Formats: sequence, C-alpha cells, structure tokens
Amino acid sequence: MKWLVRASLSLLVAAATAVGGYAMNAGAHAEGAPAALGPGLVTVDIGIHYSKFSLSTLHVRTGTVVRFLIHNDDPIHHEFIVGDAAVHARHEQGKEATHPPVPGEVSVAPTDVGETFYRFDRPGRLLFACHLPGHLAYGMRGWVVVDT
Ligand SMILES: [Cu+2]
Repeated sequence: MKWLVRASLSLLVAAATAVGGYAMNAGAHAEGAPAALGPGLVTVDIGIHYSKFSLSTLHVRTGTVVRFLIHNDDPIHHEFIVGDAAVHARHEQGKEATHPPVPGEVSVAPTDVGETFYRFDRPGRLLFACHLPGHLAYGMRGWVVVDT
C-alpha cells in the first residue's frame, strides 16, 4: 500500500512538471534566441518549482499583450511581478502581502494558477520577479526582452 502511494505521488510530480514551460507553438527553432512572440495577444505559461521560474528570458515584439499563466507547483505562496525598476523597488520593500488585479502583478497560492495580462509597448528589457522575502535573492527572476 505504501508503495502504491509513493508511485502515484511521483506520477503526480511528473505531471506537474510537464505543466510548466513555455507555450510557444512556433515550431522548431535554430539554436540561439527563440523567436519573439507577438504582436497581439499571446499566452505564456510559466511554471514555478522549488522557488524557480521555469523561464529565464521571454522575447516579445513591441505591441504584444501577454497573458501570463503562472503555475505554482510549490507548497508555498509565490508572486509574479513584471514591470520597470520603480515597480520592483516598491515591491521589494514589500508592504503589500497580496496583489489585487493590477496588470503584470499576481499572487499565486500553493499549487494554484495565477493569471495576469501585461502590454509591452516599448522596446527594452523588463524584469519579472517574486518579491516575497528572500525569493528574489534566491533567484526568482527573469527578463522580458521587448524587440522593436
Ligand atoms: Cu516566490
């Protein structure tokens, strides 16, 4: 009986791991930077496992609205915040425990999926991160690179 429970648990873990990842259906790409998504509305799935995002760099074109689906596989809370330096400074100082629907900001409960939309309308590079205490320092961060 114990063995059966363990077997189904590892199946669950395997299934959860497969859920994350990068929803890009553009087919095969040569090595190097992946093709930029957009413009227009695109959906990007990002997993969280062991307090790491499954994606470190996302490339989009100017004029892309990304629907982020954040799949938290961990037994603890996380958040996903994308924005400029001022946005991140505000959150790293951390007075807000949860994030009401603000574009580009979502709190995700354990084993839950969070959704937020963000429009990238200027070329450049924007950080995404989790600002719960210690999480950014641990490495919960990545970049959205916005091409022209
Ligand atoms: Cu976190």
